Amino acid sequence: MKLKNMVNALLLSAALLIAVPTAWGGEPAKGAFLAGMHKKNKVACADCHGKSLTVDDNETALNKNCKGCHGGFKDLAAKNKGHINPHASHLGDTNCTACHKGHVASKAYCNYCHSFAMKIPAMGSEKESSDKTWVQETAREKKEAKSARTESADVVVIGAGGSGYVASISAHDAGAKVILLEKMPITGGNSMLAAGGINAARTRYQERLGMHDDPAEMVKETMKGGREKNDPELVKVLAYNSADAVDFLVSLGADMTDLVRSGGVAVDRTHRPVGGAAVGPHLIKVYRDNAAKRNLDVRVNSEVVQILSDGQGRVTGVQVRGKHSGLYTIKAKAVIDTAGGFAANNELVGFYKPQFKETASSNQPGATGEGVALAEKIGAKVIDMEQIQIHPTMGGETKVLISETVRGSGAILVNHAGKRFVNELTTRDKASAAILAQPEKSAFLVLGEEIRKSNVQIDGYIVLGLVQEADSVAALAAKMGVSADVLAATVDAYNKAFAAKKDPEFQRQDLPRAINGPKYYSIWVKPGRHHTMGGVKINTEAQVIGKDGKAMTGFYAAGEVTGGVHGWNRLGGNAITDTVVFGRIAGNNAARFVKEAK
Ligand code: MEZ
Repeated sequence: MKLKNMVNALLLSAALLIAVPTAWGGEPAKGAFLAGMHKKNKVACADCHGKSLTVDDNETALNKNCKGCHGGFKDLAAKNKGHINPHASHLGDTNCTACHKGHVASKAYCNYCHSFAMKIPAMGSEKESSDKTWVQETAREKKEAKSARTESADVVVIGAGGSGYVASISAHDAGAKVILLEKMPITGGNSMLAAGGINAARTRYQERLGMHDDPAEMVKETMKGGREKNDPELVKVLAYNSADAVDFLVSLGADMTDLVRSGGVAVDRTHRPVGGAAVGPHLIKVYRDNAAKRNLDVRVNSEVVQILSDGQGRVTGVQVRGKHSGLYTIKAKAVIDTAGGFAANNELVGFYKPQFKETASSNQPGATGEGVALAEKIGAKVIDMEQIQIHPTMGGETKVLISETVRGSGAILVNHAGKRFVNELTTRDKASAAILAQPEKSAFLVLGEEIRKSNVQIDGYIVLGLVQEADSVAALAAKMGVSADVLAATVDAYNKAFAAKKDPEFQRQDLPRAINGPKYYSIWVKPGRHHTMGGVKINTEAQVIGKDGKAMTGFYAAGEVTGGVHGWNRLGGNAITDTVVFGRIAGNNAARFVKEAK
């Protein structure tokens, strides 16, 4: 088949096709550039766009036709021989058009966070691929303008990360007609990158292992971790609904059977998939599957530019800018803001915390804070915006988060003198401060074979080239550039603490595994921006609170766009709990509100 030959040629070809201006398909501007072998093989407009030649914001026909010709992600992943396999990444099965373009140079979406020198047909230059942020690329004059059309829904949800999906699924299941909007070309938000797990107290998984946890302890530790600046009522809701949140995820098809400990917590409370796999990609796949099963109206490339209100604190809908469809209005009885935080927005971070400007961020490129601004514009109260979390361990000079679960699995933190200097499972603010107090403002994670085997994510860091590996502690020390004798003494002292179940130096409580061979590993780490604790103020019903202190009508919010749940320092594992617990409350309450309003 002609198209099949074209596919093979396209897959084999690493050559970039230079644009040759030509009148292609009767539309000179677009036809001037046609990606890869499409032009050579004389692919007609309708082969990609479908007969109608219209492109909707989800780019549905395009992606269906891409996959029809080239195969799905699974087929493409199977053909990949490189050690980085973009079709089998943590982003999951997304639109082909997130990376591959028909009429402009392609660009690997991965390179918003990584710097992979991936050659894809008709790719832009490497410089182009790694230098710009999403905000720069999408910055357009944001003039207010008139909508070209109006639609309606019961509930509109802004942002298709974890909270957005949970709120949408919950509202849908409670009987509401929901539209879920996402400004980025793929769904998932920061939840997609969540490496750790979900904190939950007194779950059936803990009980199965004979562990007795208590939501009251979760409240205490979350408050202590947040420096007692959290809203205690929100924290109670978080903790007392956490076990139910895990059951909800399992009911959707998630696996939350593995347990690990997070910083600032005295028990193994962080639930994650078996083998220590990252929680985020797993959950987003589960959410996407559940949304598809319900035929939920999920729209990517759909940026909310205004939340509409009657000026008296009642929301009436949103105005959206669709990538292809332009400005339109969705009238809705309820709006749920789940647009996430702003740790990827250099300007905003610099405004609230100048000392953090230009530091690396672990966030996805869309975490730029518009959800807070949109809410504030219609009268929402905003709190704690200057509370920006610095995660202790990002991989060297990269944007790759080295999960806290690596320390939770037993890794120790060692400075450039080869010594431990902090309780590895203290809260993030303290661990980050301890690293930044080192002259080099960086440190190493050091671990052994058993720890590596317990946490499959470490294999991912090996693939990314972030891990140094050696057959002995002395050889590892040489690679790290630290004294072999000092590192050997450090590892020896830690192993003795593990054996005695007592850490006299730093009072680490968990001590799950010793550091033993045959292989030893180290990862160079630096602190980086990870989570923004501030945002829109909500009450325990997930209603947005206005500047007058009253709940706004029909307006709900959940997840990182809100402030108050985590106080001034979030505990690892509590973000996913936040998205599920408050996402469910927001979705259910919005649906109930719509029913009552009808
Ligand atoms: O909740 C988090 O942010 C988390 C557990 C991150 C991580 O280090 O894996």
